[in-house]
Amino acid sequence: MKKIISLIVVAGLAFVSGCGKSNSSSGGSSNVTGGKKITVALMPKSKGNAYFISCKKGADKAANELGVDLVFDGPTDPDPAKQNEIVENWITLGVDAIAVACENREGISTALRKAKAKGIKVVTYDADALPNARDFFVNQATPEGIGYGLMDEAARLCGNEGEFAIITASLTAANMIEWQKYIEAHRADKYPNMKMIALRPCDDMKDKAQSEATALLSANPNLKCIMAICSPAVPGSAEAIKQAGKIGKVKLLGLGLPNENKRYVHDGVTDSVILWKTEDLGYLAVFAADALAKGDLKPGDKTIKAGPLGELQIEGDSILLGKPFIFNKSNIDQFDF
Ligand code: RAM
Repeated sequence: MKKIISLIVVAGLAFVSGCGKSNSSSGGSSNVTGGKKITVALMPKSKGNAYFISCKKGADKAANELGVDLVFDGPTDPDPAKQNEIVENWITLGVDAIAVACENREGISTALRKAKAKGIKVVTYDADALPNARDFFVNQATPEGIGYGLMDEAARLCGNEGEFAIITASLTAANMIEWQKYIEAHRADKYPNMKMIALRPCDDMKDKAQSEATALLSANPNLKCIMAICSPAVPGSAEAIKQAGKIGKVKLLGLGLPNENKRYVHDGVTDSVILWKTEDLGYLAVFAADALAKGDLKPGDKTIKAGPLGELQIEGDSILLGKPFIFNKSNIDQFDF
């Protein structure tokens, strides 16, 4: 396993250290409910997104280790209506647990509540539903940590002043909404001379991100920085900056996969890439869903022992994976995902 070195922990992470207080879930009991093997159904926001392909790798690993039957399905491209349809299918199939990354926080909640009412355990991961529509949210990192980290890094790249724009996945996904809220709060509090001039959704698609970034670059001659907060938007924006001949003039940072961004980082187009371990996120989503189905994870638990991920904190109904990392020229080649 590759060693993580020189990783700068994103500032402002608000991890509560309540270790070992009580009610630890270990996921240690047998993997059968009523004589049948546990089936966990896992859904990404979209199957074509490399981010979720990487989550799936970790999910497969957890399913193998735990002896879980893993059903995997999702829209090819982001599509909230299709997500609802798939949940309805899983209710009919009678799976034991569902783990879903939600494209539309409100939109999917009715279907998830229906699943819960039928006795199916529900976790969300990556992007949450409404709290009453699921049992737990498997959170990649605190939204404060992600939002503050992005804003600190953007301000550093811009010398604390100037115009920046955000390219987001969608205006309906809970993770994007939450992160953006903390980016703005931190900007207003710490960097009043940084001005956000635009927020553009790219539907979590690289091509659309590229055309949005191209439009932003040509309409805003004073733009100093693009902050791309969904993974396809980072290489999409990099391509736009490169083609506009603005390498180095417009800084770029975002939440992206090391493998999709290495060449842009080495070419000096992309300055910083921030992310968590996506495989671990997929692993934890399946682990938590299975533990819930077996009764090993219960409301009120403060920690969960998630196999190789060790003991993780649970804050309320949110299971925290850990802290994000910043990848740049000095360390990005050490990562392969
Ligand atoms: C995208 C997805 C996902 C987000 C990452 C950073 O691929 O929108 O929800 O967490 O980017």
